[in-house]
Amino acid sequence: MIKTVSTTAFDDQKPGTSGLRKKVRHFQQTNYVQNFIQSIFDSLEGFEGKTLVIGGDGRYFNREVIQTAIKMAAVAGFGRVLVGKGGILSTPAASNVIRKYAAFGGIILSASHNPGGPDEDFGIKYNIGNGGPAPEGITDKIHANTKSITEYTILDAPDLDLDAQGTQTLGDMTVEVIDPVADYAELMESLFDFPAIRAMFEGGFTMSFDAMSAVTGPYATEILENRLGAPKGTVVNGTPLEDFGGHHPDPNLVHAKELYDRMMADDAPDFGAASDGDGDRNLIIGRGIFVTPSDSLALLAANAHLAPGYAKGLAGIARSMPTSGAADRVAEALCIEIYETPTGWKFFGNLLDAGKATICGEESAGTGSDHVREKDGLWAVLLWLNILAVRKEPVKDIVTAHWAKYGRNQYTRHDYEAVETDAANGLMDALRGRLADLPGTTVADLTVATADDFSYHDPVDGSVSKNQGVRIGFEDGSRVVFRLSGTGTSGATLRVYLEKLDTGPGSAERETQAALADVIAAADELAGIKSRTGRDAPDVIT
Ligand code: G16
Repeated sequence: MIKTVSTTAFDDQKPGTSGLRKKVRHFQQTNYVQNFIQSIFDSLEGFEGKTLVIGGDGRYFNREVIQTAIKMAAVAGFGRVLVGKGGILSTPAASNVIRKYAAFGGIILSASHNPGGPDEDFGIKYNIGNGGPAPEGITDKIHANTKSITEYTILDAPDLDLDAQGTQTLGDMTVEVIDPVADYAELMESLFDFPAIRAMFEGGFTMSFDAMSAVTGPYATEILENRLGAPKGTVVNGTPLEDFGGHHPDPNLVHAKELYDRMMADDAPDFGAASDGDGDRNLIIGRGIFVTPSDSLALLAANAHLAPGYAKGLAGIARSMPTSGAADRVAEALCIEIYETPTGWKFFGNLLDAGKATICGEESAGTGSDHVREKDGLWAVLLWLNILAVRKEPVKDIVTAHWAKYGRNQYTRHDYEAVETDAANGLMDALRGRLADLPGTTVADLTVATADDFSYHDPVDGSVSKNQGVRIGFEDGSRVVFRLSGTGTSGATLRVYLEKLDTGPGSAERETQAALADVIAAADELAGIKSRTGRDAPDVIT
């Protein structure tokens, strides 16, 4: 039976950098989830009888929302839903399923690297038929719908069995519960030289992959241990938990500290890696060396041709604006185009669809390619493994040789979390108000050369995205970028991205925070971080 339910609009359902993210309890308000899902469906056209993919990272509240989404999709007119067994699909796996089965789109339930549990975070986002996050044209429509919604429709039916693989019927719609891992593992096998990686493990190569009790556990176990022959125990924290074991499933040096410490020890494995809540981020650490996401992008781009899936070379490289310029010099050496986009994977979709870029990356631990339309944590790990299997050198040697050839971009991001929203907006507004006057002025011994608020002109569809971050370039080539995160759920998160090209002798040994000390000082003086936020130091340094 179809139920039509009257509802009242919520005024806080604007999708952020990657869909709608809020506290679980916020999502649990009556009709909050239903309003948003109805607003998604009302923003789409031409999906009657078509396929919708639904899956999530398994966090607390995942199963309930999946049941709701399926029952609403049945009334909206979809012909088929593909859902991962247990409601599980990593974000890149969902992107792959959408593409492989030519689905109309997909609903992905995740708050990514944010913690999970009844008092933590949840998220809903819509991906389009290319497998990528909906572009701003669609998220704007969704937002407009959330403001005017008065009713939603849902099938009044018992819950489906999400744990039994196979086909069930709901109204006029079929629901197929699929193996969440198989299609993804097959895709990875088509891109990388599995026999070479397997031979490397057989030769004694050691690795630790921290799945952070999140979605990549089953994917990593199947691919690394079952298909590539890595010893059992290579994958740690491999069982997905609804609350990620009470941790932040964020693969950075703060939240994956155990892995980091292990990789810095004398008896460290050859290679360490981790992924986040929904499997799209990656952390790469060699024995004795952390590889920044910006460097990892540059290194992967420079070496991608060593993997069969990229043997014919790259069409171009794309990076988000705050990501370091390390990849730019690789693009220059390869004589291919480099694209600079705003933060948010959705901005890469057009470039990938148009064949302009093959590899993309972001400083926020995201790397990926045209194999799907999301960033892909395990993909990055496997490309690294493929490169290591071919080059047969330690990660540290590969990275330092790269720096010797291209120079080293000293790079760090300072995050000030849960800052009072007005204070954060005030800081950004004050910076924006001074942009025209800044060039030529000297702050903390650095002279400002350029100052602007980044606007992106999409070279494929001509759309323009404004106010994407304040960037200040100094005369010595160093740079600071200020922007507010679009993924936080409490107050505002100020992100300060700091960068300097370090080509001098000893650059490989220079400690990053020390190398960037003058840029850090200039950033504080420019924005008045301490005085405006009341914070003495960043909460997270990546
Ligand atoms: C999301 C987006 C990324 C973005 C990151 C950080 O990642 O998909 O494109 O770089 O958030 O965004 P912000 O700086 O606005 O917080 P994820 O892994 O959270 O989905």
